[in-house]
Formats: sequence, C-alpha cells, structure tokens
Amino acid sequence: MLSPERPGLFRVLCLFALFEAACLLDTGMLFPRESSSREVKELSGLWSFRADKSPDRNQGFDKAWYKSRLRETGPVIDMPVPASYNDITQDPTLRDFIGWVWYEREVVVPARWITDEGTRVVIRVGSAHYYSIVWVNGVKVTEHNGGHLPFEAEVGSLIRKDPTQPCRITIAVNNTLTLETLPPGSIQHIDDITKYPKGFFVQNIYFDFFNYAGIHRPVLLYTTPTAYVDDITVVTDFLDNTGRVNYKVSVQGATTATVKVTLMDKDGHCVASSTEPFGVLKVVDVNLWWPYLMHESPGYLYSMEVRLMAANERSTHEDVYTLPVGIRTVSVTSTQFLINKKPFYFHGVNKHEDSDIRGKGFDWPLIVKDFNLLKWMGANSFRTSHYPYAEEILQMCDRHGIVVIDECPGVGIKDIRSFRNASLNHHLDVMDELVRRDKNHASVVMWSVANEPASEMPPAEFYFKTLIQHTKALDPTRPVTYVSNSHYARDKGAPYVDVICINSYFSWYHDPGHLEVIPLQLNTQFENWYGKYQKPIIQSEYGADAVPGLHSDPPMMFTEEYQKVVLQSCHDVFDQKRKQYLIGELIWNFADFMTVQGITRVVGNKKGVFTRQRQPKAAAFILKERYWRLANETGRLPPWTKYPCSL
Ligand code: GCB
Repeated sequence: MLSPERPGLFRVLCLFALFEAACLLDTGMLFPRESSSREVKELSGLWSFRADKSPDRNQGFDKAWYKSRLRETGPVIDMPVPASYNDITQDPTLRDFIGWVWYEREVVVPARWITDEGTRVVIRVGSAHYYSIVWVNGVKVTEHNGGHLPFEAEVGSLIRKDPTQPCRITIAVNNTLTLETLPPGSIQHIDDITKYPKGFFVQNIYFDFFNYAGIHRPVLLYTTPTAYVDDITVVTDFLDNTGRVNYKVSVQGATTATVKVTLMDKDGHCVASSTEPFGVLKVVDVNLWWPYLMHESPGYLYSMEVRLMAANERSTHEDVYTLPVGIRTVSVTSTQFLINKKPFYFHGVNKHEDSDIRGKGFDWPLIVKDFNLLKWMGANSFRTSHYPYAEEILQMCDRHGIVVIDECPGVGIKDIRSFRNASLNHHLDVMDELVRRDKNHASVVMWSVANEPASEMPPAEFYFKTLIQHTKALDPTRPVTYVSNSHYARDKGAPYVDVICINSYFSWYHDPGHLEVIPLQLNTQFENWYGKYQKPIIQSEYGADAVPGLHSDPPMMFTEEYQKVVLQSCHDVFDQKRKQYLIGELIWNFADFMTVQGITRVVGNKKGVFTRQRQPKAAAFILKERYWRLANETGRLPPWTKYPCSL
C-alpha cells in the first residue's frame, strides 16, 4: 500500500481519491433503510414465473410478455423470491435451464406514494443472475448486466400514471454466460444429430459452483423525498484516543440544501456533529471497531445520522439516512496485515451463498446459522468466494466483527478471449459497482479482483495491472489482492497486488493419496512466493473432499480421516510460516456446495468442514480447536472468552 511515513497526509489524499472515485458512477447505492422520511416495502414472497423454453428463448420478447399479465401469455408457476429457481421444482429442464425466465408480481402501493408528488419511489433488485430487464406496467425502467450486485430505477411517474391499477412489475432474467460476462462462460451448440437431440447445446463454465439463477436477493420498493441523500462515503482513522470519521454526503434533486451530520455512540449519545456536507468528525475516547476474538467488544459501530433540509422548484424536503460506522484502520507491511495498527491473522473460511432448495437465494435462517457456526469454530474472517455476498451478510460482519475479503465475480477467467477490452471494461464496471456498494463496511478490509485467472497468459499482465490500479484508485484505503493458483508462481498480476493469496491442494489434485508430500510442497510453495514477491501471504484455499460418514484408517481420499490429516499437515507448516510472513489461512470450504455434474463431484463439492445442511464433519472440530488456540495466542481475549467456551 501507499507510504505509511506520513499517515495524516496519506489519509487525506486517500479520502479525496475515494470521494472522487465514488463519483465515477452516476449515483450512490445506499442500502435502503427506513427512517422518518423513507419507507421500505419488501416484495419477497410468491411471484408468477415462466421460463421461455422456445428454441431461441426469445418468445417472451417477440410476444411482449411484459405488456400483459404473465398468466395471460401462457402457463405460469409460483416462484419464491428471493431464491434460485433451479431446485424449486421436479423438472430437470428447469434445473438446468439456460436462457430467459420471466417473473411477475402485482403490488398495491400506499396511496400516499401516489398522491404525494414530493415522494420518490424506487425499485431495487438486491441481485438477479445474470442479465436482468425490469418493466413497470409494461414500460421498461432499467436493465442490468451482472449478478451479485444491486440495481435500481425510479418508478414514481409510472405508478402515478394510472393510480387505479395495481403496479405490475415484470422482471426477465437470463443466466447465459459469455466470454465477456463475469464469471465468463460459453455456449456450445452440438449439431451431430446421430448423437445429440436437435438443438442440443450446453453452457460451458470454468468455475466450480452451480450456475444458480433467478432473483437471488430481495426486491424492494422504497421511497425518499425528491431531494434526498444519494450517497455517503466515510473513511476512518485514529490517533491515540481520538477517532476521525472523514465523510462526504452527496445530495440529489435539490436546488438548495443544508445538512446536519450527527455521530452517535451505541447508547444514542451524540459524540460529534457537523453542518457541512463533507468534513471530519472527531471522536474523543473512541471505541474502535475490532475483529471478533481480537478484543472483548468486537464490532463496535457508531451511527451516523445525516439529516438533509433541502428545497427544489416544487417544495422543501427533509431526508434522514442513518449509516452504521465502524472506526478502524487497515494497512499492510511486507510481512504483516495490520488492523488498528496491530497484527491481524486471518483464521477463517471461504464460503459460498449456497443451500438446499434455495440455491443462492437469500435466506435469514441460513445466514444466522452460518454466523453462529463461524463464531462457534472461532473463525474471525471469510472471503466472499467467488462473488459479492448480500449486503445483509456484510452488515452482520460489521456487527459481529467478522473480517471480510470482498471478492468480485472474476472467477474462471481461463479463456484468452476473456482478456480482451470488452471483458476488462465490464470487470472495471463491476469493481466500480462493488466498491460503491461496500466501501462503508468496516468489516471489509481488502478487495479481491479475481480468483485463479489464467494469469500466466500474455494478456494477463495488462489486464490485471489495469484492474488492480483501477481498484486502488477507487479505494486507496484498502489493500487489493487477487487469488492465485500455487502452480503459477510466474504469475503476471502478482507484482501489482498488496497481499499474495494462494490456493493449493497438495495430496489432492496433485499426488493424490500422498499425504507425506504436504510438508515439503507447502514449504516450497511459501518460500518460492515470498522469495519472489516479498509480500505477506494468505493461504486462501486448501482442503480435501470428505463424503460425510465415509471413514478409513489409514486415511483414504474422500474420507473424513483424510480431510482431517490434510488439514493437520498444512497447519504444521502454517505454524512455522506465520512467524514470518504468513498472515492467514482460509479453509476451502466452510460447507459443501453444489456444482455442475462431473466425475470428480459427488452431488457437489464435498470440501466443506460442514455438510451442506450445516452439520460438522470431523474436520470442523480440528479447525475449532486450532482457531480458538490461535485466537488465544494472537488476540487479546478476556478470560471469559478463552476456549473452551460456550457461545
Ligand atoms: C479452487 C477454486 C474453487 C474450487 C476448489 C476445488 O481452486 O478456487 O472454486 O471449488 O479449488 O475444490 O477444486
């Protein structure tokens, strides 16, 4: 990262850069929150659904399905939102469907939203996979390229056109991946009618999780006044006992505006305030935001209330938005990762948004269960492998002190054609959207721009140099990484990252069954990479598949014993290297997850230390033992949290 010699000046420069970068996109993407001036109406529940199974998947557009009720266009089924549609029915053609699917829901909108012209009504889709088009009462309001990130459109004028009608929302979603999407994929048509049915095609993907599709996160309608707080950017810092919250508020729709910014502690007491749209709030006797197991009260959050008084041609408005703010710093040296200037060791997991029936659909019970499991096992961090997770998950991380490496969907970039400008430009746009969405989360300490790209290919250097520099310019306050495969030590992007993240599977994909190679090969890996780049290293993936309940001693591949020994052998090496430059270890994977069908996958990837239903395998107890031990060694735990403890 940048020079730590003049931290004050450095932070100010960072702040300006982040404020400027935040302006690259037209608008902010604040998480919708209710307040005295804002209402939120969640549209979770049953939607009408129809997959377009016509040969070219274009019948919905040819026949303009968005113009009438979906049920009038043909047969529809009930589809829960949010959820992937793939595992909801018994129909294999829907599970493996590729192309356009159509969702529709009618909503009765509160009368005030219609009568009050000073109210702005916005539709927001938390995420839909992959390409989406949204219509309201038959009129297209927006389209969005890419899953895992939110998009919005203003719809007030449309719902006011005919207040006697309910508001009909139609969303078409297409999960087709191309060489230019993130993640990339390609459609392969096979015309040999002696072997394949007419029109046969497959979606080739180069990543190891099922390409679940549909509306994955909640769809909302929310309101703001027509003059409103559009975006807030905060960058935090501290000196001795005084915290600093550098902030900037962006306003839209106002001809004149004044703001009042109030920072409140957990008990609601004002600790600092200002009447400027940007500036610095100083917090004496600051409660810093600390990671879980690094402090007795992790995840301390202040509330920053922004109160806007604004006028436009028509009237005056008050808008109130409250942002949770954790005050902390992040920095990197050649051997350490520092949070609040203290060494932080990542002992955590890689996850997926994945579960039975729901696929990648947002689900509160699952999320809360996962957080309880993370805390039970003493994990202090995770990587959002291999795409941005729901904002609600990051909010949980902020509150519980779980540290996040925030990864974009740059996974499976293996084809040389995916390094062309069109792909790069989309990748840059996705980073803009990701940073815009997640920049204010204290839990997010690093951006990951990709996972295991074919970084040995010649165009990779320009591609990743551009991407990493762009991300650093967007947010100079956080380190940037991308995740390498250990076999590419001649990695073309590695010189540009702040932290080296390496995935390796010794005695699994290489030398299968030979547990004895792990100490040597892992040691060689670390020495090679550190020797070449002199940057701190995270073992960002390691592990082995274990089919739950499969046992053998001596251990054999796919048994719980084998998975255990792989982990233990790696841990011995980690223990040597963490005294030097290893700054973290993230198991692959937290839980079993679904993949495409193939000869190396037994109903999905079984490298979870928990099953897909979140029951522990033997490996989970190994990690629990280890993570609590690491926490006791490296954290500053009060006696009551020492392992063993009951959470
Ligand atoms: C990897 C990938 C991850 C896979 C994992 C595996 O290197 O990053 O997406 O699931 O290996 O189990 O093969």
